[in-house]
Formats: sequence, C-alpha cells, structure tokens
Amino acid sequence: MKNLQDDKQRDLLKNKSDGINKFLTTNQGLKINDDNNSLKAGERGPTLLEDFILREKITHFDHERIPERIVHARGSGAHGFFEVTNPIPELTKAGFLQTMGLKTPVFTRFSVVTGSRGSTDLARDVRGFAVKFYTQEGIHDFVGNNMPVFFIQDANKFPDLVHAVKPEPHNEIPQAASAHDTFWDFVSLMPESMHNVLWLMSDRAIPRSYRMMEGFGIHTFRLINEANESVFVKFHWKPKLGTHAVVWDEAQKISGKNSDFHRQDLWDAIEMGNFPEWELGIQIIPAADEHKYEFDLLDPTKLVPEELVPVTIIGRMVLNKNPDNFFAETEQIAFHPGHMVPGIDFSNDPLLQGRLFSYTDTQLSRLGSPNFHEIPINRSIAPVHNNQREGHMRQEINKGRVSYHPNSLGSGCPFQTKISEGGFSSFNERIDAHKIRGRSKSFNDHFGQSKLFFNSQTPAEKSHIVKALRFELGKVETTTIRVRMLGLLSQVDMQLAEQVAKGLGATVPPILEKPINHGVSPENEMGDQESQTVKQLVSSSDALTMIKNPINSSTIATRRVGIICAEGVSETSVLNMKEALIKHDAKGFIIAPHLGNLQTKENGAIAIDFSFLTTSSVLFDAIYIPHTTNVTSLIENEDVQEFLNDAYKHCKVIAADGEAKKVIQAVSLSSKIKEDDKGIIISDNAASSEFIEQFIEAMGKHRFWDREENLYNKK
Ligand code: HDE
Repeated sequence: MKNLQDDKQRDLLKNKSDGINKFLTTNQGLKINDDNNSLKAGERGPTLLEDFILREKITHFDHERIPERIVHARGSGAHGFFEVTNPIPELTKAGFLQTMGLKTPVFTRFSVVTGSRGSTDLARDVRGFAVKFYTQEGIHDFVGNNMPVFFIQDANKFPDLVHAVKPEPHNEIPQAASAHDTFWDFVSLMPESMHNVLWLMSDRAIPRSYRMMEGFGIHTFRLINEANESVFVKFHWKPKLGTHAVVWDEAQKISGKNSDFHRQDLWDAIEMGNFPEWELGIQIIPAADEHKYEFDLLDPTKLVPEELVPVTIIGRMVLNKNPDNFFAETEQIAFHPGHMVPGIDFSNDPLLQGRLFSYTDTQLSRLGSPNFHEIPINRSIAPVHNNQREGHMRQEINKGRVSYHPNSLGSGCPFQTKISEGGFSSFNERIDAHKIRGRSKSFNDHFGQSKLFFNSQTPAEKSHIVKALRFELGKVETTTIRVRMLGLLSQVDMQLAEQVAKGLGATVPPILEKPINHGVSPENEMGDQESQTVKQLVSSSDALTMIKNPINSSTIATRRVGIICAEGVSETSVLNMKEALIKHDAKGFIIAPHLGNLQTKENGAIAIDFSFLTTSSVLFDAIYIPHTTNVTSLIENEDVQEFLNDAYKHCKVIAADGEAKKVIQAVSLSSKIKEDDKGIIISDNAASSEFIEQFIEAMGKHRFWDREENLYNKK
C-alpha cells in the first residue's frame, strides 16, 4: 500500500530552501520506493531472503550499540570555546595559552562515574569533567573530575576500586550507587581513600547542575616555557554560577521524577542562550618548591590548599552549542590525559602515569579500532601526517608508496619537527633511582587532609556528611565493615564518627595504635610505609566548602521557579513575578491541576506549563503561590501540600501573596515554620515590587539550611 504521508513529506522536502532533495535511500545510495513493507511471497506469504533492503536496515539496527565506557558511561556534552584572558608565555609555550583573546574550540563532556549509560544523573557520585581543546598544535584534553582528589594513589588499584563500586557482580545490584557492601569493604581497607570518601559523602556528590560544578585536573602537571624551564601546576575550572547542590532526599526523588535532570538542565540552558561558563585557573608551584609541603605533589589523594597557593585565572570556557547528534559526538568522543600539546607535560604521579596507558587502550574496545581519531568529533584541526596505516574502518586514503621513516622515495616526508619549531618534547627531568614496586613515604598521611576537608565545612555541610554516611553505611549489610569504617572516621573526627555510629546503632571502636594501612604490600605494612598523620600548614579552607566558597554569588540566573496556580489566579501577580524573574535570567513555570489554560481573576487566560502529574517540587529551585480568588481548591489539593512540604524540607524559598498565604498556613509544614525563617516570604499585598525583590534576594541564598536539624553538633 502506498503511504500518502510519504508523498506529502517528499513534496515538502523538495521545496526546502536548501534545495536538497532528501530521498530515502539504502546505505549504497539506492532510492527506496517502499519503506513500510518487506518483500513477501504473496500478500500473506513469508518474507523473502532476497529482500536486501530489509536485511541492510535490520543488520544496521542490530549493531547500533557500542560498548559503554567502563566508567563514566553516563554523560552529557556540549561544544563551546576557550578564550585566553591572561596569557602565560612566561610559564608555557602552549600555543593556545599565548595570546590575549585567542579562542580555541572545545567539546566538554560531564559524566557520572559509576552508573550505566541509562542510569540516573542524580546518583551520589564523583562527576567527570573532560574538555577537548581543538588547538592549532593538535588535540589537548583535560580529563578531570568535580573533586580535586582521588580514592587511590596507584593506578594498579583502579580495577579494584571500580569493581568494588560498580553493581555487585552476582546480581548486578545496586545501579549507580556506592551504598553497598563491596564499595565500603574496599575503602574501609584502603585508608588512602578517606579524603575522597569524605568528598563523596559531601554535597559535591549531588550537584544542582553540571553548570554549577568546579572541575579539577587532580594530578599535578608541568608547564614548560620556551627556555625549557618548568613549573608544577594544578588546573581548576571555576563555574560562573557558583557551586550548588541539592539535598539527598531531593536527589533520590529527582532520580524518579526526571533521571535526565542534569542532561536536560545543560541542554535547556544552552538552547535558551544561557551559555554555561567557567574560568580556568592554575595554581603555580615553582620547581624549587617541589618538596616544600607536608604532602607530596605527586600524591593524587592530596590537594594544594588555595590558602597556600592561590589560583591564578588564565582563561574562560563558554559552552554555546548543543551537539547535533548525541551518539556521534557525546558518545564517540574519546578523551585521553595523554593528548598533549608542547608546553604542558605530566608529573610522575603514579595514578596519572597509569592513566596514560588506559585511555587509548579502552577506546580500542569501545570504538573498535585504532582509527578512532578519524571519527569527526575526535579529529584534530591541526593537520595529521604520519606512517600509521590501515586498520578497521580507515577513513583516510593515503597516497603514494611510502609509509615509513626515514625515506628518500617520499622526499623524506613526513618530516620530524625541531623543538624550536613546535615539535613535542618531554621535560628532561633527571631520574636516578632503583626499580621498586612500592610507594614513597611521603604518600603515607591519609588523615591530615581528610581532617582539613571536614574542618573546613559549615555546620550544615558537616551535618549532610553525617547523614550521607548514616545512609550509605546503613545500606551495608556486613556489620564488621560498618565498624571498620567507624574506626577510620574516628581518625578524622571523633564527633563525626560518634554521630554516624548513633545513626547506625553502633559504637566507635577504639583507635588502633598503628592505623591499618592495607594500601601497601605485606612486607611494608608495619614498616616504613605505615600510615601517619602529618601536621597541616592550613587547618581550614573556605575554597573546600560549597556554601562559603568564595566563587559563589547571589545570582539566580537560570533558576526555575514553580508558580502554583488555580482558576481565579491573579494575572497581575503572575506576570509581575515572571517579568522580574526574566530580568534576572531566571524563569517561572505555571503549574496547575490540569494542562491547557487557566481563567484568571481578571478574566484573562494563562497557559499552563505543567500539571501536578507532569512535574514535581524537586524539579524547581523555589515555589511561588500567587494571589488567587479560589484559594480553597489549592488548600484542599494534596499535590499542593506535597509540593510545599518537599520544598520546605529541601530548604527552598516559598512565597505567597494576597489570599494565597492561607495555603502556606494550612499545610502541615506551617507548624514547623520558625518566625525568623527568611526563606518563607508572605505578603498581604498581591505582587508588590517589594515582595518580589525580597523573593529574588532570598532565592540568591540558594537554600535555608537553618531549617535542618544539625546532626553534627548534637549530643
Ligand atoms: Fe579515568 N577512565 N581512569 N579518571 N576518566 C576513563 O576512559 C582510568 C581517573 C576520567 O567523558 C576511561 O574513555 C584509570 C582520574 C573522566 O569520556 C578509562 C584511572 C580522573 C573520564 C579510564 C583513572 C579520571 C574517564 C573509561 C586510574 C580524574 C570520562 C572510558 C589510573 C582526574 C571521559 C574512557 C569522558 C574515563 C581509566 C582515574 C577522569 C577506562 C586506569 C584520577 C572524566 O580509560
């Protein structure tokens, strides 16, 4: 049967202004006349093997999936640019960091580490922050995370860590969660993971948005200038919107209501022209200071406090274009910390050194061929000439008979490049050492910076860490693992351990005289590699908190306000609020019992964005109930009560004006509201400018943590 719809679409396409007639074809370019029916022996007969069109289509479909990433399988990415705002030629010869205002195209992929490709965005997890720079000197990748430290010190332990945190192998449960026995079994036996474990239990692990996360290179890298002088550096991405998180109960609910929450947030922000932006900063450590600190610069479980070495901003990154095709770009992009340009180099961090092997190796199974660099998203904009040839799916048609170096038949091409003309060379660090399977003593302190991190947190943040640990260890079934963790926590902070123990109905074991350290080989265990706490030069650092972080500002740009309405709503209230939000680059959404339109008090109509069925309180940053003549319908609506109770519990701003204040007074949370709660804004006058200003100012505070019980200081 002929499909009329197809005829219409074909005519439409024929008339498209780009003038291209897009006929449906096979992969060989054959025009297809019927894409709805397979070739059969008679209308009611069996399908014929001859149907090469059907077989081509189904075969391609059968092979549409590629293996997901071993880690960081779930991610979202976008195109953009990096611009130099503070050139550093005195530190590096890297071309893309030389000139004020120079822009380099980038593609950035954010990811969740543990879950599979289809898992939730809001898992408690580390986030990946990987940036591919398409520089004139070749590809440069920054493959970092949203936390500045890692769980392990040596690449050899990475497969163990990942096996422990991934779903347990016998039943593949739980998905995208560290709250299970094998993870805590492993980390409780690896004191070196303590620092990163605390970051994981903090709100950094449940960001409000990819756009509100810091990024860190973690490892120490080197910069090298024209004179071949080198400094050590740590890389930092600082988000323009500040660092913000959701609360754990909210994260779990978001996972059910919209598991694409972060993906959608990034996509929508870019579509709406609210381009996410970060500053790139470096901490510069002169070569002479390599051994100055109480920690080792090569130890990836340590950070360099910003109080010791401030961050110098050198550029900014703006993400301004969504991918055209998720698979072709976000899925097929292949990052590698070893994609380097001249002027940047590695340090001897043993974790980084191991990564330098892993990333090309993994692309061979994931993308299936050593030619993955030819996939469009991975291609260098600098010309590529070498003698590598052939292999699966080779795209390049190399000409001529010469594929070796040196040669005379090809006039010596391609040539090697002198260092002075841009050829890559490694920093010629002097190494004079014995071959050893072991670790430096300078890696032995596992608790000093764990304490620094914990001590730096605000009371609300400490309380969240207690709750997270109670949750995670509460999901652990093996009691001895819980107790072992309490022992480790007590070496960070006794009150922290006691509060967690209280939630678990357990007691903190006595501190071992010699802390266990299973991160070393048995011969060394109680010898010169034993774990020890070293006195820290810095005891507290605001840069390590989210709430007191100096980069935070009171902007409400891109925040979402749920405006709860019923028939008879005041159009003036709604429009005034929406307009004010737009002025601050935020957005209000109308939520009502049904979709379609609402009749307003002024007899106009307002279009509804969501019904209570299609959205949820956890998908908004703040709630506003505008004055309405029909307040009883809202008071009696259980969905409204759930909306407000959740918003209150998650410490969000709730506002109501005119008659709508009765809604807040009526719901169950009203008895809990303290008089001095500045996050509850009520006005008798509908939509006064003072009320709206107060609402926007309160939103700028993000959350009102005073509403929560402070678990840390509680006796
Ligand atoms: Fe990765 N990591 N990693 N990693 N990593 C991968 O490479 C690995 C580590 C990071 O959006 C894999 O292409 C080893 C630290 C990000 O595509 C794999 C070790 C940091 C991404 C791999 C580490 C990272 C990956 C999986 C320990 C922060 C996602 C798929 C020696 C500085 C990149 C892939 C993207 C991905 C190996 C530790 C960041 C298997 C062996 C530390 C952001 O090659």
